[in-house]
Amino acid sequence: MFGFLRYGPMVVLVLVNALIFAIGDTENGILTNHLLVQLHEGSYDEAPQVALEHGFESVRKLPFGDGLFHFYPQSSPLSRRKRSAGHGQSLQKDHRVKSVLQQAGFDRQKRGYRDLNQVDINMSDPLFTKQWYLVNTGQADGTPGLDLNVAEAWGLGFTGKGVTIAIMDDGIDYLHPDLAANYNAEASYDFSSNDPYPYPRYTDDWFNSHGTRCAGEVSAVANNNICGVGVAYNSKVAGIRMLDQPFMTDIIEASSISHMPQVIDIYSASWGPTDDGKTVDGPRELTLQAMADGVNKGRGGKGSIYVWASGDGGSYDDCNCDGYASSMWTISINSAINDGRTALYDESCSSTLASTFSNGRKRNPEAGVATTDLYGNCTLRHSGTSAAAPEAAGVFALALEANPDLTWRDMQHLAVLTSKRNRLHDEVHQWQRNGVGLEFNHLFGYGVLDAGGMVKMAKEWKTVPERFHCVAGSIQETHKVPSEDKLVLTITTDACQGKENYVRYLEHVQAVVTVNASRRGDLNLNMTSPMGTKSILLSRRPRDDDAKVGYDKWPFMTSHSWGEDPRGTWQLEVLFQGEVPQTGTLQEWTLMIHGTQSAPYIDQIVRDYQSKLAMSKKEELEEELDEALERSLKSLLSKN
Ligand SMILES: *[C@@H]1O[C@H](CO)[C@@H](O)[C@H](O)[C@H]1NC(C)=O
Ligand SMILES: *[C@@H]1O[C@H](CO)[C@@H](O)[C@H](O)[C@H]1NC(C)=O
Ligand SMILES: *[C@@H]1O[C@H](CO)[C@@H](O)[C@H](O)[C@H]1NC(C)=O
Ligand SMILES: *[C@@H]1O[C@H](CO)[C@@H](O)[C@H](O)[C@H]1NC(C)=O
Ligand SMILES: [Ca+2]
Ligand SMILES: [Ca+2]
Ligand SMILES: [Ca+2]
Repeated sequence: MFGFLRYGPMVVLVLVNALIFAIGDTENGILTNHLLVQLHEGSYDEAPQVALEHGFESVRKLPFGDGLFHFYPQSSPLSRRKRSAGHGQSLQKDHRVKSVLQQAGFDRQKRGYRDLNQVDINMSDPLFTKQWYLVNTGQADGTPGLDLNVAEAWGLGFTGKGVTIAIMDDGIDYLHPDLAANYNAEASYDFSSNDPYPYPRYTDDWFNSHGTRCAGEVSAVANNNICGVGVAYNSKVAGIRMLDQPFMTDIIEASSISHMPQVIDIYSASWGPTDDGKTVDGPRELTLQAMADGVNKGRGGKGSIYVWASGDGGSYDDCNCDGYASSMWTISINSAINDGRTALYDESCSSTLASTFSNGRKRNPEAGVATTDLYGNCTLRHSGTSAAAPEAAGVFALALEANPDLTWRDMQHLAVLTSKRNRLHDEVHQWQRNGVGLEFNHLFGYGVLDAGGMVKMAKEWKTVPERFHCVAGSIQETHKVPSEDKLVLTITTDACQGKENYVRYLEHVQAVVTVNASRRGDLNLNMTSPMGTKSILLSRRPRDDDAKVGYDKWPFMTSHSWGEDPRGTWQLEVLFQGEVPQTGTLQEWTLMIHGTQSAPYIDQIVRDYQSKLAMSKKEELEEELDEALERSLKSLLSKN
């Protein structure tokens, strides 16, 4: 018992560390000059002095455990590639010191600085060196290292084998020599003309090249001297042709989304309601049902993975007005350009989970997305968030090969935990940390997907605990939105504590809002969680001059409070932004919270270290982890 109490907190730290920083990669004993030091009771106040005496300029009390301190040098890189055992030894002998643990160095922060000679990939495909989104060596004036880190995943042996990705689009040139070998004909269908052959309809301007380009990003064959290489180049790609008819219907959408859910693992969609900055629309009844069925029953109950492009409406649109992108059941993907900036067509919203890469801003023709094109051709110019979603589908295919047991929620957790800020730069919205320290941005979500990080974590992953849904509170009375001032409402919630559906660790949060306005586009909604995370639920859309419909029970979703404790007071702020004073009335705000009762990640930590920890200690560990998750993911998840 004593042993556990003594080392318990330290074990938690190390375990959380190990989990977050890609398990198992201790890099041949590379040690950092960062020490975890536990002082004896009574010596806590002397920490700065102890540190200084042993050559450490900086010391920080850790918010978890008893008497735990972080000793580190003032101005040196986080990890030097040399040992500094000397400090540790002298500290160990100090009577005030109970124990010292030198922190092992993990390779995370080095991504942007990767030595490119270390990328040991030999592809014969002529476009491979132009595919900066796969391996960015600074092509087309890009930022070296700003890429999907697929090289690491491939190096570990994951190339998408056994995984099928469907491209729901305008068809696929399945005769293309760079796609044919990976084409899954059985899983393909043409819902635009109701036949099994989703071949693109010919037009002079190659209008229907979209699906073929997306397919190449995912599944183009590697090392065949043709075009480039797919993110998951040994995966299978299915074509679902469904965009090429005069009108979309609920039946076509629903049929596409629910096509062969036991064969197709991942569905990639690069379409949605018109990105004109004034549309508010989402899946209709059948499609909603199809999506719900997909996540509940697809892939043998583990859930279909739906990947969605967040939209090309630029700063005039808000992807929370797109019910496909903002659905909890889809993983919505935004795009960065090859130097880490936003693309001008990027829409921002609080439901975007992560980002990949696409073209934009730069005139350089090679700054686009290189992939397959119609009639056996290749292109350097695939573009838009359309190009971003299939890259994500490819990364998820790598993760599914690493661990076929991943559920649709596991995939979202993995994306949240392993996506990186890297050098992504949003001129408008700052990067922030949420209540458990996860770094996010209003446009990029949790950052750019990291295939290497994702497969490593996926391999060790244990399914997250059961999901619960709680109506945290509801205000259903009329409130005027003042013309000049803010309307501020609050809901205080216990998150259904004491009930079966208690939600203690958040995943998605939805604010279901009914509000009308003399000019809908001028409405701005922000919501702040009890842990202080502000989500912009709706930004101004200057082109939306609707004065009649407003929002009718519209579910504004945020993923920014992921991992947080939902108990406490939530605040909704409603404001008109714009030149002319407007009037409006809010009639409902219902707060829906979704997540788990027990700590996610705890089971895998216990499993991985069962030899060190008796199962009976799990509850204690869980208590420690509660604290650790809440307060210290922040310091542990040092994202670049
Ligand atoms: C790389 O590929 C080229 C052409 O296929 C081949 O000649 C060369 O030996 C390969 N190099 C390595 C290191 O595999
Ligand atoms: C596409 O490929 C065809 C057949 O190889 C070729 O004749 C044609 O010139 C190519 N078109 C473009 C635009 O590159
Ligand atoms: C909004 O709804 C309220 C209550 O139904 C109504 O009185 C008001 O006129 C509406 N305002 C607008 C701008 O439609
Ligand atoms: C919402 O947050 C944004 C960004 O911090 C801010 O500019 C805006 O004024 C806020 N709006 C409301 C309604 O509080
Ligand atoms: Ca057809
Ligand atoms: Ca190829
Ligand atoms: Ca949009």
